[in-house]
Amino acid sequence: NPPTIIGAPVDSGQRQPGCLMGPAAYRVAGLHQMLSDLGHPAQERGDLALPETLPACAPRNPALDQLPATLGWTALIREKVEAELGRGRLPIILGGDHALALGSVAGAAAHAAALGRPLFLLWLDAHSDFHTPESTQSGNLHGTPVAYAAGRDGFAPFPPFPAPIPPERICLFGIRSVDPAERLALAEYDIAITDMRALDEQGIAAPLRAFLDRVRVANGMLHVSLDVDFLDPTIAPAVGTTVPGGATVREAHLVCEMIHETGLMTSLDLVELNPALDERSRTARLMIDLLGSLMGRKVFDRPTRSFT
Ligand code: DIR
Ligand code: MN
Ligand code: MN
Ligand code: MN
Repeated sequence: NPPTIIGAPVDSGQRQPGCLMGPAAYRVAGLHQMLSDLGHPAQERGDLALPETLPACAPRNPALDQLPATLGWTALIREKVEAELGRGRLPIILGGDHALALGSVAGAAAHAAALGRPLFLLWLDAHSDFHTPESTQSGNLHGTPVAYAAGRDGFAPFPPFPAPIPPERICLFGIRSVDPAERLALAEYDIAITDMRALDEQGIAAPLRAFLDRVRVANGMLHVSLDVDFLDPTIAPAVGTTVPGGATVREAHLVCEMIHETGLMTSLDLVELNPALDERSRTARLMIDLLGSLMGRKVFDRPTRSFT
């Protein structure tokens, strides 16, 4: 599907200011030129904006930060993503912090449910983002979208997730930071967790191919959520929650090329870029480079893999 760009300058999901500049930084780094050069010019929808008044709400967990704003973003982004999918587009959501995925994955799930197709979720991140608004100790809602998508309890006053994604359709990839409460909850869910240890032993290709094969066999839709901190901090410093030992440039491009070759990706988030922490836009440019691989750029044309 042809891409539509949706700017989502969300920065209510964590406390380091700067993520709201993410969409602008991607455009400055040449997003549109790159997509046009690949033969996939994108429709630009501009940046979403929160309504001026937000509902007041008293969270049960007093540590929770900026719940009203994140509730507002969630509703807004969900609606836009669902609408773009309904128009036959590939929504690419430019973040903004990872709290935006509370909305984008919900929009993709609502669309998939209406079509009667299964939605799969590929989470490229250092973190598992499996907190609920009740379990989070940091109070940062960017640590919760996978739990929301999996249908965990404890999300009121968020609307119920439209069609919770069964654990076997979720793949957490590149994980190397999991909080104790997340670890406990993940043990109860049979979610594929391809942590860094697994990637060190098995490499990128085999575990990723196994997951993508399952999407294909099920004729699924695939939402990909790429957190900047999936990447190693030495190549991608512009993120508030760096964790050492991340994916290399080569590993990340391989992930993106393999996803492209399947033709399965139906929606995408680029999240957590904080341009205030960047060095001469190198992180933004790397993310745009990776988007190029996701959209089909390659060094040479190889025969398409059969993935059987
Ligand atoms: C941490 C950080 N687990 C939290 N989460 C991040 O605050 O709940 N996710 N950075 O990408
Ligand atoms: Mn994340
Ligand atoms: Mn992360
Ligand atoms: Mn292409």
